Amino acid sequence: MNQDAAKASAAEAALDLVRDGMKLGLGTGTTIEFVLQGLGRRRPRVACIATSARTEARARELGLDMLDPDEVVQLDLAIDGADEVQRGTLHLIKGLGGALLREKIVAAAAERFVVVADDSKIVDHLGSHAPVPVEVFPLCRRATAAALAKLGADPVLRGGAAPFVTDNGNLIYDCRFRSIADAKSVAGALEEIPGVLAHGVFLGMAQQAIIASADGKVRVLHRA
Ligand code: A5P
Repeated sequence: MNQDAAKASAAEAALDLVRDGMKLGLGTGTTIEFVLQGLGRRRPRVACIATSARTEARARELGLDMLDPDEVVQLDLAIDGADEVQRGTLHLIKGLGGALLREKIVAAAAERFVVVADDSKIVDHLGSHAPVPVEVFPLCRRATAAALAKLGADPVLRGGAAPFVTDNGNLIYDCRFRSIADAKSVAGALEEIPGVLAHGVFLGMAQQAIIASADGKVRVLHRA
């Protein structure tokens, strides 16, 4: 069983949580693609909001019922992938797909936020493999990058000479903190930088992580 099959298994398990009548938040990424395909196949009577233009387009292509995000105050369930999932706390790093700002808004609006991933994403400390994506306001981006560097973040502009632009018209610095001992203080320090619009550290937001491994086993981790 390869990594894609593991992602598909995690997605199928998450789809079992979907009920008719739900308002559903849809994440972004390759694992969520399997969730979208499953919704297209199973056809529950749900209304969805998307965390990215890519997910929105794909969901519409599959015939899912999409809501205007501005009309939605609360969601019953949000399902999203992650770049790292910390064992025990279920703190996350998200945003390697560039959709972190909307992903965080959608996760916060959901009564239940469930992560789907293959087991390569499980870490003991955030920052073990993934950088922390930080979405910044394009104006004065160098000043914001300098403030990030002061935190020891080693910020790298995503896309370099041809910068990646988010769905919201902003830029992303991928910040290598190496292993993060205290995720709360890193998140707090990032939030104090004025040019930072969102960062990929999701603290205590996920209630459950559905993790599938290459041998086909699916585990449901609950926040400790
Ligand atoms: C998108 O911005 C990210 O937060 C994704 O959720 C994350 O990168 C996981 O993506 P994959 O499912 O493709 O690994």
